[in-house]
Amino acid sequence: MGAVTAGVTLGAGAGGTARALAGQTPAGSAARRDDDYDGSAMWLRYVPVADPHLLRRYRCQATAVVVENAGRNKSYRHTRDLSMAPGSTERLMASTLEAAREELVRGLGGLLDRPVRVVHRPGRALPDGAVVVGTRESSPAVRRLVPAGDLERVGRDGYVLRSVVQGRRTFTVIAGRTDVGALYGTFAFLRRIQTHRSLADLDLAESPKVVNRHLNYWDTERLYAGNDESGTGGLNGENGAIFNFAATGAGAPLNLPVVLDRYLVAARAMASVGITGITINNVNADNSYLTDEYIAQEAALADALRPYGIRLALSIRYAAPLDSRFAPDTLTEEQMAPTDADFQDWWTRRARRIQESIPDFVGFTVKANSEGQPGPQDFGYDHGDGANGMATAVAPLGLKIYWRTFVYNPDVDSDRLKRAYLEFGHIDDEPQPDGSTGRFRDNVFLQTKNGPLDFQAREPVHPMFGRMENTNQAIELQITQEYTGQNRMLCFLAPMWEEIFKTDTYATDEQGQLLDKRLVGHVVDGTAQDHSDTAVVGVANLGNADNLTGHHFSQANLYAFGRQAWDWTLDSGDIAADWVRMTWGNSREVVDVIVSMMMGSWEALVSYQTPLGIGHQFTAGVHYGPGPSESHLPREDWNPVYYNQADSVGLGYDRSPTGSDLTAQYFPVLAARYGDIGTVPENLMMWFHHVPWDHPMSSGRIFWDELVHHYYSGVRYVGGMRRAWDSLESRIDARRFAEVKAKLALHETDAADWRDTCVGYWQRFSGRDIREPG
Ligand code: BDP
Repeated sequence: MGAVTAGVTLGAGAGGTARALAGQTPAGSAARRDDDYDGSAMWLRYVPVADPHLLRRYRCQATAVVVENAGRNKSYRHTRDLSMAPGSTERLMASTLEAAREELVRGLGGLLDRPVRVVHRPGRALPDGAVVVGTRESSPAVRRLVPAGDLERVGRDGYVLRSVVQGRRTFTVIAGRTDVGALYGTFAFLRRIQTHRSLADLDLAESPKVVNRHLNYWDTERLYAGNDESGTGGLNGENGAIFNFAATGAGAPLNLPVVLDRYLVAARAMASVGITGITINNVNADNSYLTDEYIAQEAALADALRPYGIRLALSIRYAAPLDSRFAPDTLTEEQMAPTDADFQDWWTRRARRIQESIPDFVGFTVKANSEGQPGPQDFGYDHGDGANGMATAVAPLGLKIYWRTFVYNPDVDSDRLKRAYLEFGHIDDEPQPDGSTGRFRDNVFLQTKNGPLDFQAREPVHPMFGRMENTNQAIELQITQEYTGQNRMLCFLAPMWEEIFKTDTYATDEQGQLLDKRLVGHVVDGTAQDHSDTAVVGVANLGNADNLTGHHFSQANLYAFGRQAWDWTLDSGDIAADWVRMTWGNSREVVDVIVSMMMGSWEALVSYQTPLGIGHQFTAGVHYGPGPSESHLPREDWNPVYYNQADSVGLGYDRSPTGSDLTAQYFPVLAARYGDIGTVPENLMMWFHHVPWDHPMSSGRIFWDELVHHYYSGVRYVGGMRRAWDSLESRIDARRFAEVKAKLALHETDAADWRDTCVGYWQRFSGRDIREPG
């Protein structure tokens, strides 16, 4: 066995390099704020620990990095000449354990403000303060220090983080059952330092509650993270998307297979919160992504992301087999029956073609018979047939179908919100020839938005959660802020997701008995109805802006999504605090002020945009500003007036038993609660009732005054955020401070526009005075 010093190198990213990467100045220097930092490292910035006592302690507790055999388990690479763009600072990783090692080198080098020693072959003599990473297969040290049973228990993606004392030496072991588990543990370890937590006496075992923690990415649709303020364009002649496939002009040389720094920053950020996969193209899918030319580019991207445990999926257009681009391998309309071999074999062939280049390909996301996208109904079949046809085609390849339930065919019911369940529910209830119930195949996920409308700032949960007990259900959340302020408004979404996950569905079993575990989170994580394959999907917000998300605070939403997808029981305030510490600094004032800004930001947005449960009031198409009077769109259910139903009596859509009876789609307890204006939660009141202007509210105000109060208090909160931010000027680096300050000024103006437009319009119907201080 080699001596302690055998195989020691200085970490490549350590010292000066680490500082250069993170744009830092040395510890002890007064000019620590790095005033032109642009946010491009996201929450993985690794600035030196400012507290000298803590720094000293951490330096003793993390003296060396030990990742044995990091190169042995190489990640598959399809693209021979995979390379970074010229001038890149990130580096392609050859394996997951190499990614873990390099993250520690970079992270500890930055946080501890000095190079960290890398010990490749420690033998039995681990140095005091060694940080050991690996699996029992990769690392003899892990094998000695962590019993097999402990790792069995944490499952595929989990990890153990443990302090081990041997004589006078103490080590930290970060071990996974898999390499990816060890990588997740590495990020968790670094997070402890980033958030100034103790490294002493660690004994943690963590595993995710949900198996597939997946992102959807809609390319540039609803993307507010390109650098151009309108959110439609990007830097450097690119189109603004995070990954470049078909950029033309100046951006053309940056197309895949060339790998850009930001792909790897995004990959590291995703891995740091445990994201397992990403569907890389829009749900309104373009068949190009299935062509050989694109598959070659996708394979290169998959190669670059693979060491971080991120697997690719594609959105497909259901009618792709008819596209002449695939000639001679095309089908005729007559061959499009999803139950027949022609259709299924076509998809098997395409999927196999992809899998040849991307062996860990996840499968397909499908938007069918929705908003003009083709689907099985165009060929005389239902969603069950369509989803199963595709699922049958890809099952032999081990792939999955994420079939979206965002459908709202007006022929089904006059209330848009009832339509999805009416189309899908009976398929889940259908008796099967083998005696089982439910027609959807096991490799189908039904991917359902959190609420029954469309990512509004507050919706009741979708009635399908708990109702589809025989089908794998994935919840779809929107991280990109389409309806929540886009790249202008600071809106931290974790409290909304927490509210959703922790909503009681009051789901019952076949005998009508309440289930023990019946929160939406339990339905999603499979414990409510005994599902082992589970998924949380987030529509992501990454683009080519310097800071990758457009608004610096939008990074927090991606971060929080990952943390909540891993463990939906987490407290959103704790997640905010971690993100602030990692992103803005650990001083108590910075943490307290920013966390309190964030934690009220969503409720404030609800108040000045769509308070008390009123649905979609956005101006057509853009989904940013207010348009309560709009009624010109061709579909009734795209217009704000359809949702507000304003008249001289009151405001809101009656979905109680006297109205559309959407409430009947919920389990009995919720149906009763929502169906009665006396018991419905006030924050959902107009979702379910047409509320009379003088209806008495719990505050003692009448409904009209309460409504006005919400609009005004929401805007006042934004003013408070702006002032709170100003108070941090001396504590935040100059560029980011100024950028956020400018956004908050716009935010306040636009929030006031919402208030004045909506209150002014409602007043025409209520005829009442506005009694609210401005
Ligand atoms: C809506 C978006 C639209 C998406 C659609 C969907 O406005 O761009 O295509 O959702 O989820 O919110 O399919």
